[in-house]
Amino acid sequence: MSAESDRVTSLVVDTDLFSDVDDASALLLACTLSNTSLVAVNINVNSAYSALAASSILNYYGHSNVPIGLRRPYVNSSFFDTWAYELGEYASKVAYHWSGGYVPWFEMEKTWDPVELYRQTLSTAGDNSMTIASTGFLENLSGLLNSTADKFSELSGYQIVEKKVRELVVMGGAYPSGHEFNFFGDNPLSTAHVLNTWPKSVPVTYLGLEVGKKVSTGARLVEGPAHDPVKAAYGWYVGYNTTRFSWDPLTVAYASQGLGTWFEYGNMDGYNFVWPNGSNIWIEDKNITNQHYLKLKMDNVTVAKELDDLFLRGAWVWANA
Ligand SMILES: *[C@@H]1O[C@H](CO)[C@@H](O)[C@H](O)[C@H]1NC(C)=O
Ligand SMILES: *[C@@H]1O[C@H](CO)[C@@H](O)[C@H](O)[C@H]1NC(C)=O
Ligand SMILES: *[C@@H]1O[C@H](CO)[C@@H](O)[C@H](O)[C@H]1NC(C)=O
Ligand SMILES: *[C@@H]1O[C@H](CO)[C@@H](O)[C@H](O)[C@H]1NC(C)=O
Ligand SMILES: *[C@@H]1O[C@H](CO)[C@@H](O)[C@H](O)[C@H]1NC(C)=O
Ligand SMILES: *[C@@H]1O[C@H](CO)[C@@H](O)[C@H](O)[C@H]1NC(C)=O
Ligand SMILES: *[C@@H]1O[C@H](CO)[C@@H](O)[C@H](O)[C@H]1NC(C)=O
Ligand SMILES: CC(=O)N[C@H]1CO[C@H](CO)[C@@H](O)[C@@H]1O
Repeated sequence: MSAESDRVTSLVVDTDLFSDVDDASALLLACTLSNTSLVAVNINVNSAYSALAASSILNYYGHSNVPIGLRRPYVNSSFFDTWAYELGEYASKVAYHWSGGYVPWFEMEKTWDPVELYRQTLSTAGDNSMTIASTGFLENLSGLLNSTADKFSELSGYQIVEKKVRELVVMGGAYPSGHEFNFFGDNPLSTAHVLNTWPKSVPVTYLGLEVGKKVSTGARLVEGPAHDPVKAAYGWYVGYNTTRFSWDPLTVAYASQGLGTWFEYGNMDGYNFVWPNGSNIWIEDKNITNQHYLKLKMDNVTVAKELDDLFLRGAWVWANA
């Protein structure tokens, strides 16, 4: 895919790097896509291992100074697959075997409170400059919107978002309507709060359940460098040389590069509405034009091939560094 302009995307990734491995390849892309500056990573689950694994991945791909926020209060929990009884845990393993970077092994005091990290990052950013890619739960963003003046900024959460955020890109929901895990799986009221009250002047783009499920990737990481942490994560999660759906890396790719050749918008106007149970529905409204949901414009096999190419390209850059 090609960048739509020559500008550099300043990116914050808000991830639930824990129960699915596509968050790991999303971070690989956030670190390695061209014209992308990863500014901060927030973790929206409360496992210490999630922040440590993010630190390991960022450190490996040359981003050891990027600050990491971790949802509080955090605990030492690890993933256990009670859906299919076949997926493996990877976060603690990546955290331990590649430990280092911004949050060294169990130096949890180095993690930020996610709302403070948002406020610090946005207050020091240029106007209309920051893209946020949300690839998990929306609790931290709800906290950001509810926040009030502090040592970082005199602005409220809504004001700081209106002034500084260029676009919010959300993996979650299904389009035009449905019931998807990122929206209902944690606190659906926070999802509804963020998405039903998001400022109308700031663009929001959604990548739904149905898009990520069309694109299976990650198996080709077996061709990648021997000691790559994301290759290892896929190995532990789905098994060596096996694919996984691509919700989160597609979301980061769009956040960084725009529609490119892969995507088109599924709607002309209208907005996403989230019920208190986390189900969502697209509401037609000619007056609202800041919200879109994505569809694939290209055949899924080509998108999957090009996405795997981007994983491998990024991985090899750092193996050879
Ligand atoms: C964006 O990336 C392309 C391809 O790597 C490069 O040619 C171009 O100079 C980059 N633009 C900026 C502003 O860095
Ligand atoms: C979590 O694990 C670390 C490292 O093993 C340990 O130092 C810490 O005490 C544990 N915390 C809790 C609450 O069990
Ligand atoms: C923010 O405020 C809304 C509305 O009052 C509330 O529903 C939500 O739970 C709050 N978010 C957090 C993270 O406390
Ligand atoms: C492409 O879509 C088809 C039909 O949904 C699916 O069977 C196939 O696995 C997909 N291919 C990839 C590479 O994701
Ligand atoms: C991965 O699987 C494909 C077919 O599914 C096979 O052709 C290939 O040899 C495998 N690669 C490795 C490195 O195991
Ligand atoms: C969620 O609530 C809405 C509105 O009441 C309802 O239409 C929808 O079926 C509910 N979703 C689920 C999964 O129960
Ligand atoms: C759209 O905006 C026009 C002009 O402000 C207004 O008359 C109309 O009621 C609005 N329509 C909706 C669906 O809100
Ligand atoms: C629950 C949680 O850890 N979220 C963070 C994001 O939002 C709340 C509300 O501001 C904060 O208390 C948390 O730090």
